[in-house]
Amino acid sequence: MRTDNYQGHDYFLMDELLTEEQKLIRDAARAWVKREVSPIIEEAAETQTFPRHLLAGLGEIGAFGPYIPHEYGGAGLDQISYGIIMQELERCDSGLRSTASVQSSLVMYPIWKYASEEQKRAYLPKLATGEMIGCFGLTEPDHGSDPGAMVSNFVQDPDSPDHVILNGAKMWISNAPFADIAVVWAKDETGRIYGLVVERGMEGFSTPKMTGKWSLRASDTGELIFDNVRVPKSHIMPGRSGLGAPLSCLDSARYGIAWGAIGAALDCYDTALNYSKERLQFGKPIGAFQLQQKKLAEMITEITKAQLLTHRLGVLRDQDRASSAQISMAKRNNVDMALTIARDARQMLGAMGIVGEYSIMRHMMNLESVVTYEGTHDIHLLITGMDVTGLSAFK
Ligand code: TGC
Ligand code: FAD
Repeated sequence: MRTDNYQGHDYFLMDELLTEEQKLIRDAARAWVKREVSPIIEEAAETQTFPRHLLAGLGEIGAFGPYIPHEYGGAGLDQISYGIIMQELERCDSGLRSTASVQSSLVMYPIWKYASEEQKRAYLPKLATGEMIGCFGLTEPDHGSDPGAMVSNFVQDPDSPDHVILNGAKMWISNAPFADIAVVWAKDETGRIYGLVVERGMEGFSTPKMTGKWSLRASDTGELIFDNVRVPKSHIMPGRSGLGAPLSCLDSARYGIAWGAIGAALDCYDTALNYSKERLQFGKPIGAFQLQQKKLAEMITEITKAQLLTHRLGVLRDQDRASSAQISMAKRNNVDMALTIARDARQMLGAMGIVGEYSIMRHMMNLESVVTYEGTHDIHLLITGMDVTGLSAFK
């Protein structure tokens, strides 16, 4: 069992930009992670299981829907607080952050923004505490980067004016195997995309677990299969339709990932820094060698740049001024930065870098998913390219 002595790294005194409340939120999340998750995360990754007993604790530290208003059971926090919580979770494991991101930004956010008042009151308070867990079905087996081409669809139920019949399949869905509800994106008879809330137990709805992942092993991933599922029309979210509806949820989740990736990078840097002071070769600590110092100096430089970029993005989001393209830039930059740091940190530990006693290899493997989901590294580059040129490379 690993002892977690992490204290944080703040090279440019970013703490001075945080409010007292934000610091308390950060400290509470960090303390909970150290106490409840760090001791068991390696075993969870080894056994490919998300530790479900953590769900209530995630609810208690405000990780589920931090920015959802109090009236719906959320914590009513600002965007920087949301980011800080994601950072503390991913400092431990990207899968832990994934569970909170999906619940917050991909399930609670669309319900809050686009569902009926009745649905908001039925689902949001339970989702905030972790009593109910949700997942988000956008990706299909044949449609990943191009979700607009999805084939999942619903048609009028010939036997009931109040129902539709949903068919199709979603793949690579975080939390699917144990989720109580799924926010599913599917096309109506005219080809327009809508979000539907599908509940576990609806006939024809199944969620098989996907196994064999060498990445994000402490997060459960599954399929969503809809075989003539009869869904009440009241479960169709009326507030927004079209591809922009799911993409707006992705903005919120990608923003959380931008913060989260810094957490993974900080943990790798912290581990490598400590190791470099303790490990002796050629009669001195490896941290005294210039090549190792170069790696550490570049790591903290890149982390600091990412911290500044992301804090500014949080300020813009709180002012409702952040663009989707700015979020794409931050997600892409920070995940790439974390992956590079994980690879360098792993090298700095030599052979010890590949064992579970240290977290680096797990972070490195996790980040291979993070760089792919919520829009791949290449897709985000093309979003930036589209934004600066005004020309789409997609069509
Ligand atoms: P395009 O024609 O550009 O846009 C269609 C409509 O959407 C609007 N829009 C957005 N709205 C809000 N937020 C955004 N970020 C938006 N981006 C575009 C756009 O204005 C348009 O609106 P309208 O009214 O004109 O119809 O769409 P496209 O088909 O060309 O595709 C664009 C592209 C490639 C950027 C987009 O489809 C994309 O982002 N692809 C990546 C797919 C992706 O990120 N999937 C993620 C699945 S969920 C997931 O991975 C969860 S992992 C969770 C975890 O475990 O943490
Ligand atoms: P593809 O779209 O097939 O892309 C393959 C390669 O082609 C990539 O390198 C991509 O960058 C490149 N490419 C594609 N189009 C272009 C282009 N126009 N120009 C240049 N290059 C291009 N989805 C959900 O809906 N909900 C979830 O909860 C969820 N959780 C996930 C959890 C995990 C662990 C993983 C790995 C994925 C998850 N996903 C989820 C799916 C994820 O969003 C997709 O994997 C991602 O969007 C990429 O789609 P794809 O895997 O089909 O790759």
